[in-house]
Amino acid sequence: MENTLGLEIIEVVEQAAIASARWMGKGEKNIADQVAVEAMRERMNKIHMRGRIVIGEGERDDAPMLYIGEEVGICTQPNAKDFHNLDELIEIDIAVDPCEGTNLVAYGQPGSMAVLAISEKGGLFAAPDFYMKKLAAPPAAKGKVDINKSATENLKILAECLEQPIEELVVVVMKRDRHIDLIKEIREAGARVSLISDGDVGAAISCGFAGTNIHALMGIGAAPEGVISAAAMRAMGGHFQGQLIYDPEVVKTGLIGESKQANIDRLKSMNITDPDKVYDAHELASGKTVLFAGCGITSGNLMEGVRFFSGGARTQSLVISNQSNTARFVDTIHMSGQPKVVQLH
Ligand code: VTB
Repeated sequence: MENTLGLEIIEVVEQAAIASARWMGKGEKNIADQVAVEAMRERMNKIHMRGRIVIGEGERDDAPMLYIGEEVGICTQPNAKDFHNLDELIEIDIAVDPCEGTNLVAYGQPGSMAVLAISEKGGLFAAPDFYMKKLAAPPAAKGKVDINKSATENLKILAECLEQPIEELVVVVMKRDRHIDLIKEIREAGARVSLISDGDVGAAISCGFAGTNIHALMGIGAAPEGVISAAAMRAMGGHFQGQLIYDPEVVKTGLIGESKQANIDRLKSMNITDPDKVYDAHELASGKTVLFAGCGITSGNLMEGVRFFSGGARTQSLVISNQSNTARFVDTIHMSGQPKVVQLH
């Protein structure tokens, strides 16, 4: 699977990032997202696969493209069956976020990316559009830190695992009212807090790499993106745990249903009978093969953003694979149009 798809999924995220980057700083977050969705889908539909979106832009009714359940890949093309044996196409489940951090793109802020994760059919947790409490940490702390422990305890464990004083550790937290107590606790424990306005996928993955100066991600973000972060951490052996948040009292954004009981019922209808279950990376991305791909839209801790120049664009992407145990940074020059040829008369 990796051999056939590794390069292609890089192109998928690259195309989404380039499209979105053209809207960087324009204050139009919906357009920055929409063009990324279109570009991602267009490139995806050229891949020789029978793909299924398990995490996407939402339910079919409110998302015209890359909606949950949408079939993607070459099999969707008109006349596909005239050229391909559709039964032989590999079946793949895909989680996408074509523009992770739409506000970051709209306001020209660092840290936005086009991201996706793939696995064989059934290999990714189809998370509901709820919130998720998350804990991400470097591979050295995998299975040692625990989302059920306090931030203070986890920082002590993290310091031991990384053989660093707590004072050197940096924890990324999204700047939200729901995190006021968490931020206070991290600071009191002696660690340093890096507040971000959006984009916790990049922050989670940054924990997996030494030298990013990010040692943990704590707090509550969106659940679907939690699965994409988990896939990346699963593939590179980092720590990731997530717990669904279904109580509107905890996250007062109005984005999850107003009634706690109705939310629990909705989870039940999705076969989630224990709403408080803590999922680890292997449960959120359980497939035998798990690949993650991301491409910087605006520059961040992990990757450069898209840089346009006369005649093209340059991108930086990252592919992580649990098959080859690699995290590959890919620097690409995209040449648009024909090179200028000097006419000899
Ligand atoms: C966003 C986004 C994050 O979570 O903030 C979202 O920037 C949900 O939180 O990257 P709010 O509703 O409080 O904004 C993420 O999408 C991903 O988890």
